[in-house]
Amino acid sequence: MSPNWWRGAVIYQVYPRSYQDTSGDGIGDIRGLIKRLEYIASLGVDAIWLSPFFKSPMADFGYDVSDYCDVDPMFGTLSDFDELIGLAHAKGLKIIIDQVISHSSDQHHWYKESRSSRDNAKADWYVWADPKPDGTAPNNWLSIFGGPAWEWDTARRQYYMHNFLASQPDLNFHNTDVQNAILDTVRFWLDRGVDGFRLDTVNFYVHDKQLRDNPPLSQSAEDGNFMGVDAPDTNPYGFQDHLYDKSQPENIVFLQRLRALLNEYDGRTTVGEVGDGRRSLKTVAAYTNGGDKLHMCYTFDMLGGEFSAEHFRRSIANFQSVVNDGWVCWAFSNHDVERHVSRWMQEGDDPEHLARFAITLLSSFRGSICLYQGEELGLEEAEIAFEDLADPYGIRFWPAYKGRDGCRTPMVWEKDAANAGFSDAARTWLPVPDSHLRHAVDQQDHLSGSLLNHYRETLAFRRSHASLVDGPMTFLETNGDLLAFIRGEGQNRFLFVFNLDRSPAEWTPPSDLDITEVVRLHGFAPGHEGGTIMLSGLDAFCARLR
Ligand code: TEU
Repeated sequence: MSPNWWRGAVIYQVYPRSYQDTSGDGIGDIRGLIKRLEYIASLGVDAIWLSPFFKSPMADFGYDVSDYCDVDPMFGTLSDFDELIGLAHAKGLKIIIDQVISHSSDQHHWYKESRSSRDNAKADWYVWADPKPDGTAPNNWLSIFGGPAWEWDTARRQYYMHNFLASQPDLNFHNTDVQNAILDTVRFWLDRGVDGFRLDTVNFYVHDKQLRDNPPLSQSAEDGNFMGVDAPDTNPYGFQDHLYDKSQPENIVFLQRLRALLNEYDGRTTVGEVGDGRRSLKTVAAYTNGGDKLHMCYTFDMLGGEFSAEHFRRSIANFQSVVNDGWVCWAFSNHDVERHVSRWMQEGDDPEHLARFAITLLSSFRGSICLYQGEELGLEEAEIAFEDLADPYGIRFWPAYKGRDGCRTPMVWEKDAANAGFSDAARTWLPVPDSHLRHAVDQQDHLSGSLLNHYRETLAFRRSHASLVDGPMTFLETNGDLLAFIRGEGQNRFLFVFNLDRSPAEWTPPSDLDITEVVRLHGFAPGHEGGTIMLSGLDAFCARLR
């Protein structure tokens, strides 16, 4: 296996709470994931990105870790995890785990010690600061989840910083002891055989040491709404300047230390989550160029933004212009955003066709790609009643923002089984939406032409052509809402043309392109006559070039 297996890999994200329950508590677990490994392997993906399964009070559903080196009993045991690694590897699947190290839970013993006094051994492990003379917070920084980024602690009589929930205190990466302790936990999982790490909020690790106020939104270097969600007015992302320019150099040094650790092992990888919109270009370049920091960055560009040829072209072309030897990972959906079929659907669209179009598009891109559980079934965002909400982010901002539960509902395995085969429990942690039942795996698995089988075929096609995995991508001039590009070089080139408009369109490729064979993509029937390609709305064309 090449040590560069991650370049162009297809990564399938599993949100373990919602994948498969075997213990009967209505929450998914590791043994459930083991049960479904065969299914994941059948998709033809290279790796699983497993969202957090560590010990946690679950205030942010595992993105608040209270022990970095253990499995939460809700999900199983360390030996279940070891078994998972062994069985996944036997099926040729890599395991990438989520490392949520920018902050811990306030239940972590590091934090309990840190807050116990101003002079204990871990006093400086979190970001503590005195109030202003009038008793208010040290500066104007805001939390992504709403309100100030500072919380008063009555024991230390100081404020501590949190970029997310108040129960997710921010670790102080300026402190080398903190960096060392984190690297020890990374080594713990490397030794257990994990193939890589998805680094949560990797651009949030280091804060501005001088605690300078952020500029007002209007003067912020580049403005906000960077997560691709309709951020409520009360939560202006523009106030996150402290995370970027003022702190990058120190973060680079930490990422180099992390890479040096990974380099002690064979074939391991990192994918850092960079959620800062227009600034992400600069950040991804800084974090991945040079081969001595992150292997790849995961960006939010396609988790929001418009559904247009121009948006996809610009996102990719911009990265290609600054990310020279670095690498990007694209995704249309994940556990934080509205499912893409719902996000992009317009009146009159057939959602299944839209999903088919989307995966055909995504799998033709240069970069690694992340799929989110359930998208291969065509799941739409679920409607969750306020009473059933679990996400603290949604509860806080409802109804302006409905939170992330709508994309986190359980997988649907069998249409007619209790809880669609997800769990035997009387009540599951989030409801299984009735509207998802017809998409269940058992309805599509053996049905030729189903969306699920289209995913399998599309991923197999990508996998079998090196030029689609990590070959170059060259954009061609088009008209209208058409996206046209060449993948590969020399004799192994493919031409792709996508019509993102709902109306038909025609396009004539440059005359020096010599089409030798049109590749039939299931579910699409573009015409090709006299050198002109004729596409219906949401149509895709693919051909081999000489
Ligand atoms: O997300 C980072 C992040 O910025 C998100 O909080 C995003 O703003 C939000 O989900 C709206 O899309 C990561 C994890 O993916 C997320 O699940 C965690 O809640 C967050 O970090 C805190 O750890």
